[in-house]
Amino acid sequence: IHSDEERDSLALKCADRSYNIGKSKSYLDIRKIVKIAKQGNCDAIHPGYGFLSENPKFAKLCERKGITFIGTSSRMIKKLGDKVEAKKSMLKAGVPVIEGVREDLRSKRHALSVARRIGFPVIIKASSGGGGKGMRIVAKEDDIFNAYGSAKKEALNAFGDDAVYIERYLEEPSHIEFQILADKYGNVVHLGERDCSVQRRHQKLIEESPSPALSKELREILGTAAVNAVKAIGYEGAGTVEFLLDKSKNFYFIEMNTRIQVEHGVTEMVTNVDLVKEQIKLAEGAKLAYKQEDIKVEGHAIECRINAEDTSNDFAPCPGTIINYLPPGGPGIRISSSCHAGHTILPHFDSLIALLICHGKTRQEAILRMKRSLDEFVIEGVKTTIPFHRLVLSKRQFLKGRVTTSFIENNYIMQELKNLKPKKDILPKDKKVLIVTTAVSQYLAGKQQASNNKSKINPWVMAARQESMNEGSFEE
Ligand code: MV4
Repeated sequence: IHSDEERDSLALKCADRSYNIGKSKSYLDIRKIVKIAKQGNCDAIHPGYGFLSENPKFAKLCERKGITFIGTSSRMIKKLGDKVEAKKSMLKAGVPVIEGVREDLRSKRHALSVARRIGFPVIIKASSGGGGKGMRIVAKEDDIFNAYGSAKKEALNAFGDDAVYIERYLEEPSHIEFQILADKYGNVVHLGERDCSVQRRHQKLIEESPSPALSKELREILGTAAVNAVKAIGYEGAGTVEFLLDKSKNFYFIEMNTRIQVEHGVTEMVTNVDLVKEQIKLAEGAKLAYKQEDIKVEGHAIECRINAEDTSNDFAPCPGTIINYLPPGGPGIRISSSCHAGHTILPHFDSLIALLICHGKTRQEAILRMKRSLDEFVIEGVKTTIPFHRLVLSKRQFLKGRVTTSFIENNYIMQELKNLKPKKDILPKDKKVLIVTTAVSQYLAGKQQASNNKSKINPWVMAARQESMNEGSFEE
């Protein structure tokens, strides 16, 4: 499916079939999407990682209409979407959670009395939340009434639910999440962790696996906790168990994501497991193809999210047309992107241009490959987060693997970014218009070719698609 705004996208032209859903906001119109799926005779929907991937109403409607939602059940999405309920389930499963109340706050007085009991600083969070919205850190008693009021207001605005809860605030934790896969028969494995501590305003910018903050022993303990948590609630499909790790290496469950995440490719690079393929097989009712001892984390992978953003202006989105696009390559380099010269980054959507993942035998090799790739990556026409990544990868603290969630905000990086001189464009200014015109016309010609080929189904493509979903065919 595509929106009006995406009528020129590469994905649309490469697709075998496509359906227009109307304006971009229709991506939230679950009835419309399911109706189109029915029209198109779809038997399953993969919701991706945005918009509807964690919407229990969407999963429910798919279930009702006999379409397989490639993800966990609507009941489970709902259960884990309620952060207080999720915390209670984890406590029951013996997984450590952060000290606080196991219920929504009833009043500002209630907030104060709990805060006094657990001690300041505390944090107030939206019960339907996640991602930092409706979150308030409260350092002292005087601030708690205001924080309670504004957290509730923000939660209502963002989630249509003003319920909030409270817990002890951990200072400078690492954000570590475990990837898990679970089948319908109670088999569960974890695929190691991702360290997502490099964030800015709750937007992840760099993710890596394994986490430099974990020892082998601690990794084993957290991994087992994640698997037990998932088993205890009867979760099915791919999922992520998020933990915070404090300075004394105590760990606590914070929430569970029921979707495949943007950063899943980092895990794919170190485990060699195709997570989306496994999601499809699990949704189909297949038995998990792996036992825990089959999962081997090899080497080290780092991902940099390349966004169309102006890092010298508070990371403001910077939509526009890409006029030159030359991605890096070589051993251990993976890029997930649908960009090309002539492609326009639309203001209606997330500003992601490309996910650049580098793998190496060691963390050092992965970092060196990332630095080289960032230097080689040419994206002209829009401002990107590449200068930010180059700067982070030059910092001692990052190189030593001693990064926590406060790294970006506490650091002088933001100031340094403002002072950076912009890299000279390869394309001379007077040639740009010509080059864009050429790029766009070449691209359009390519698209024409693609749509001509669409009518005749290429037997090699069909065979490859079938093979990739059915390992059995190699053994026959
Ligand atoms: C916390 C926390 C410290 N203490 N909870 C952020 C989003 C949501 N997934 C949970 N988050 C956090 N919860 C307690 N009790 C720290 C974070 C957190 C964070 C906080 C401030 C600034 C950046 C952050 C990045 C990751 C996690």
